[in-house]
Amino acid sequence: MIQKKLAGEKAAEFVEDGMIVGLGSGSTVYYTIQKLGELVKNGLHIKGVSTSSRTSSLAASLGIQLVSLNEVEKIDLTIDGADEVDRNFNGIKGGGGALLFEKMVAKASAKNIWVVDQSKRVNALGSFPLPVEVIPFGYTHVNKALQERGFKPVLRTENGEPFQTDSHHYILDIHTGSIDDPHALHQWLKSLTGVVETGLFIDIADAVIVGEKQTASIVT
Ligand code: ABF
Repeated sequence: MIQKKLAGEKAAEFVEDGMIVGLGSGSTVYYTIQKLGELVKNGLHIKGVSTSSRTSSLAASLGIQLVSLNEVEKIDLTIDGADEVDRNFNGIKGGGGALLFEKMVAKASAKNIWVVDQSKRVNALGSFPLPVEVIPFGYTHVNKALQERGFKPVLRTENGEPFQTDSHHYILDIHTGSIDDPHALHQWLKSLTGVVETGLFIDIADAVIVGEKQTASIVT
């Protein structure tokens, strides 16, 4: 846990007064948001754009002013977590189910920083099950196409019911094994009617902050 805290808090150093800041979701960026709450109490002026209802509740409880993505032209900096990050800073995200809002916020951002512990760094993406966000209507047909491709899709559940994203979509977690060409896989997945978004975040992160035992290092 200390690695997450060190990485999360380090990222807050890149937030400047007056910024519009994308606030990611997950247990590492939790520490970034906590730190920003402290800084706001000490006079930092920022506006936050949240990526999930959970992050919105946390940020609001800390006194961070929130604006919606629709209200801003551009986000200065987004800080978020990730489930896997490879050497090219491509990543898998969505383990927490917020991938759609996370990707929309990230794509509207001038700069993206990911905060991770060392366990997230991989040589190749694909050990972590890849989240694929789908609309509930006809999802069993998308599931079938994924099965036929050998991806062993699993409908994500919560308390015995299908997990629903903040957009009331479902998530199929697929088992791809090592992904040689993330871009091609992402394109194929997006070609399936009913797929809303994938957890492949390609050419998005500008820097990654990795929490270690005593410190956090910035990899650019
Ligand atoms: C979020 O951070 C999600 O996309 C991802 O599942 C989650 C994982 O990070 P953590 O380990 O910090 O919870 O962005």
